[in-house]
Amino acid sequence: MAEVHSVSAKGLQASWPGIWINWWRLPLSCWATAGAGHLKKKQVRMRKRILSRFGAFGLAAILLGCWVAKAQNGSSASVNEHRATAEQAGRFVDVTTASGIHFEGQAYHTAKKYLIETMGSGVALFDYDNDGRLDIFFANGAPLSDPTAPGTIPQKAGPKDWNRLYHQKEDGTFEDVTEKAGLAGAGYDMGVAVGDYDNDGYEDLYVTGYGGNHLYHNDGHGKFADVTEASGTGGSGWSTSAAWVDLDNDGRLDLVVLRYLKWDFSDLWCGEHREGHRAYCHPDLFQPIVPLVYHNDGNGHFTEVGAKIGLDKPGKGLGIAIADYDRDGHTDIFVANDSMLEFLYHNKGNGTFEELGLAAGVAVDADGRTYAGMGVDFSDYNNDSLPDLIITDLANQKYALYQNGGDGTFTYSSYTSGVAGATLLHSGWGVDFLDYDNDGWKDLIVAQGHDIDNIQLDYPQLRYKEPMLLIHNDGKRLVDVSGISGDVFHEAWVGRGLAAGDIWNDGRVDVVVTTNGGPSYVLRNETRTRNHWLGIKLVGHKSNRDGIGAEIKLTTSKGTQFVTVSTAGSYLSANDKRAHFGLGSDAAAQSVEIRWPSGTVQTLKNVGGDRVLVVDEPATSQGTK
Ligand SMILES: [Ca+2]
Ligand SMILES: [Ca+2]
Ligand SMILES: [Ca+2]
Ligand SMILES: [Ca+2]
Repeated sequence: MAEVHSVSAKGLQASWPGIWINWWRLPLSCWATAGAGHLKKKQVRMRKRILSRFGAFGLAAILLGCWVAKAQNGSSASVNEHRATAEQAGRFVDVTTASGIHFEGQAYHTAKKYLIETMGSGVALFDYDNDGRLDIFFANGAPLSDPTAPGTIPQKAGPKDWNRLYHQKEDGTFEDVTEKAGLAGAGYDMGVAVGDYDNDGYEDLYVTGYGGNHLYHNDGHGKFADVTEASGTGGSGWSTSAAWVDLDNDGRLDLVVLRYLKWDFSDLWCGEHREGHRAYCHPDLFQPIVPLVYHNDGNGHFTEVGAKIGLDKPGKGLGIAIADYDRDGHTDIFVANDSMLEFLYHNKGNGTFEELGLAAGVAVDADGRTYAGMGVDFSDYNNDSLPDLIITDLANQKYALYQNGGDGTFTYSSYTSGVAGATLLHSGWGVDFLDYDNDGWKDLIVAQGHDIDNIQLDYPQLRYKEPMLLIHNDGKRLVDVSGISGDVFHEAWVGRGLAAGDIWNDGRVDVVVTTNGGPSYVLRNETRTRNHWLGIKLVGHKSNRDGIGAEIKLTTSKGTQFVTVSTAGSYLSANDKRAHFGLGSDAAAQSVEIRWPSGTVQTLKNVGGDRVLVVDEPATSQGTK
């Protein structure tokens, strides 16, 4: 660890895969541009420097940059030929201030460029007081001294470092209830997971961080008790995203907590040894670490069982999502790892797991390369009732879309779907497949921004601050509609966490986005559409009360949609647990089939839309067979 790295080469190494993959895609005109003298002197100097230092690799890097720049200008036909049409436009409006939200995430920037400074923190959308209105929780950092001694566990110093809980009032605005709720927190916090682990009807919170995590039990009267010690869920190391999921189907939610790296505040120099060029270190410099897996014993106590049940491969976990991808009735787990193989944990059904990412075709991209997996969603985007995967990563890597083939394997579909062209230049974190226009096809929204704050020095075409991305799904193609979907998609933020949910119960799914060391944003979905919708809130009885892991198939005249009930996914964040469906022009769903985690199957017929339906788990299977 004491070794000092000069990492200008390392930084380039991070993008070698992109170069190897893409050199042959360069249009010939790019050669012409490279030598045509259109470049500014500074760019020419930089290219010469790269050429002399890195030879053929440098040339390839320059050509890639040239190609990327052309793609950015929309002049490369090979990237994304499909242009957005006006009827596909979404409309998301920044209503943060009007909502009464004024949260500023704290990320202290030191001269040492500690990696933790740039990893952001998450947000949760959940209804903690069961008044039917979604509330918002933000995780927050803590001050770092410059330098910080290795072994230090940073602690919050005052109110600006606090985590925050905002309660939604009857008029749709929010009030800060952090102190009353007892949720200010203590350390350098990162992620949040929402689940009613004791099945008492009130959502509980798990907050992850650096040097220890916290479990907060919701007492049902607006207060949360820190039950970390009694529950045995404190953990250690650098925890990131976590998921509540009933691993062994005993009706109680268990907890899977990812950890990022074996990391402390050691003084490592990465980037060039020049003023202003020091950079955050690449994850390759640190060792992977096993996740923490807590089995819910049912008496308020949890037991760590990762090794016992095979959920214990060392990884560099940043994102987690759940779905039963192979349709065997048992919920599986995907882990987005940073710059190594991605993991797919198959649930063997006897309470144990096997990691099958490579065999299933989701460990690497189409060229066999790893990428910087950060956020993930495990959703059926093409309406074939098989959950697919989208994983966000860094610029020059393209977000990874894997289409589920139904035979236990997936096909890398970033190129054929249009995702590659829309995301090549971007760095994504929080991500969600949400149907913003209620046409029955899940669209894609991503919080974006690079992890390296001075990335532009070495890669002039890349940006630390980036606008968000909105992609429309028409059932055949995924098309970038960011440019026509509102001012928020033209504002550059250092996006990190993202939580989705219908905040005002108006049938339009909204999002809340966090930025690294900056404000968070409440983005109200005001998409103009007459399409109908249906929200479904499950209440489990034999199954876990949240119904997490339940699958809902909804059929309209246009076909069937499939949703796995979950609060996990995205990056460091927790989504509204209610399932949301766009019904298109149909005012009602022909049928809604719910497969509960207990195995009970329930079918509802002719379900009227434009409302949130609460469905209780029946004692036995009912409806059609
Ligand atoms: Ca509420
Ligand atoms: Ca509870
Ligand atoms: Ca399964
Ligand atoms: Ca849609």
